[in-house]
Amino acid sequence: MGFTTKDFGPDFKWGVSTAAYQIEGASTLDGKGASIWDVFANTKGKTYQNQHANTSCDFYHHYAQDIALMSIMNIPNFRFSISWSRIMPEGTGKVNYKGIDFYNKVIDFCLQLGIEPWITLYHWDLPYELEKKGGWANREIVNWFSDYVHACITAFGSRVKHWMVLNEPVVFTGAGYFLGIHAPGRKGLNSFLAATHHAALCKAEGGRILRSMRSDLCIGTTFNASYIQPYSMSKQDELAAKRVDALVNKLFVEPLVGLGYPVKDLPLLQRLEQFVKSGDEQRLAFDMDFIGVQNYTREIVAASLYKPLIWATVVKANKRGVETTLMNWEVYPECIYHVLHRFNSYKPKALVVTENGAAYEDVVIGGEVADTKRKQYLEDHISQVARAKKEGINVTGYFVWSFTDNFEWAEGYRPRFGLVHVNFETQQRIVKQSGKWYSKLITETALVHLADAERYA
Ligand code: GCO
Repeated sequence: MGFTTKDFGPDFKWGVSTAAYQIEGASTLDGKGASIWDVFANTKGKTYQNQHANTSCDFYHHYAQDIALMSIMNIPNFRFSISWSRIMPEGTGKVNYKGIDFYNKVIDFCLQLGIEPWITLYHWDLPYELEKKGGWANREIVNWFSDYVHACITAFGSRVKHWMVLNEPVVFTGAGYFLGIHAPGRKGLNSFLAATHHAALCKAEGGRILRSMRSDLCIGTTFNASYIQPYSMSKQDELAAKRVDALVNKLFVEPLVGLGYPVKDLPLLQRLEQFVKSGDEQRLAFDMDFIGVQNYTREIVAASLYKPLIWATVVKANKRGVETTLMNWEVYPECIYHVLHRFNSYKPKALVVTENGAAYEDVVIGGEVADTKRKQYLEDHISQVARAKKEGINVTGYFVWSFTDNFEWAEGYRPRFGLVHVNFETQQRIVKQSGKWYSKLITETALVHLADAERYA
């Protein structure tokens, strides 16, 4: 192991991550309104084998069992998201108190067992009623989102201290509003650019609302972060890599830290101007308490004449003969070290790895899941986080994606990311070998620091 449990210090936040639509199920229960993912996944031809998350791991009914399991595994931090349409079935206006009750139960049970809840406000499941009014492409969303943030902080703010505003905005705007492969399934540059600008505004506005409502919060937001390298040393490939890097890594973080959109690296972003109103540049900025970095792999990029707009293409891992996970993502542990350095260049107050993990096709044999590859993946990536930390990067937490197997969006249930195996028919949970390993690692860390503290007391 390239690290020891001491490398992370006593205050390091070890945790696991999940998202509402991927785990909760109970898609129409207790007054919940439909979200864009409910509609998309229940439309024929949109997901792998037409799978949907109407029931998924049924966290809605199994939350106590799952949080108790987390506690047995000594996992001290739990990141989950709130389903906007469970709290506000129409997206704005009337609050559904049964929805609030559900999250109250989750939060209270976490606190009772000594687990710190970390809330993501938006993990891709927009209320469908809002999509009917234009969704993220309608600037009104800044007001809709503000109402929703108010409702959440009012209900949960006295007990939840860690908040994340948006999860991976470039993925939900890119896949959902440009490529049409995620909900709501819209295509086209204009809807993407409009959604981008409005999401960027909401991200900062959400932070401002949280801070204005309470002064005792730790506020962040999360970004997908990829280590991007050119396919060859040619000028064309280098420029292509730069453009993709601007789109994947810079588009949302740079306006947040006050640098504006990365138009110089990706000229097509000039077209964002049509959606920008006076005063927006200031409104896009907010000084988060932490930046959430989510990394799984690296991307190799080549110039391409077949992809107008960006003139670049990603050279897929299976074309490069490298080791991959089930997502066809290259296993390249150093990538997390590089993205931490990269995001550190924006001088955030702190960085937290809010997601990292690997999907494999796990099998249960004799009641056990011997997922040695996942264990190795986690160990190698955590080792690279330790390397960055030793070099002075202020990374203060690490969360595995994911606690249990769940619904992997358009890919359905085939890719399993969990530390805990789920049988989606019986809802039985089995802690995988990787889960036992992670549990042991973080338990040891806690014990080592406890022993140190006692020695110096
Ligand atoms: C994302 C989301 C998660 C995914 C995970 C694996 O990063 O896409 O935050 O919901 O399930 O990343 O793809």
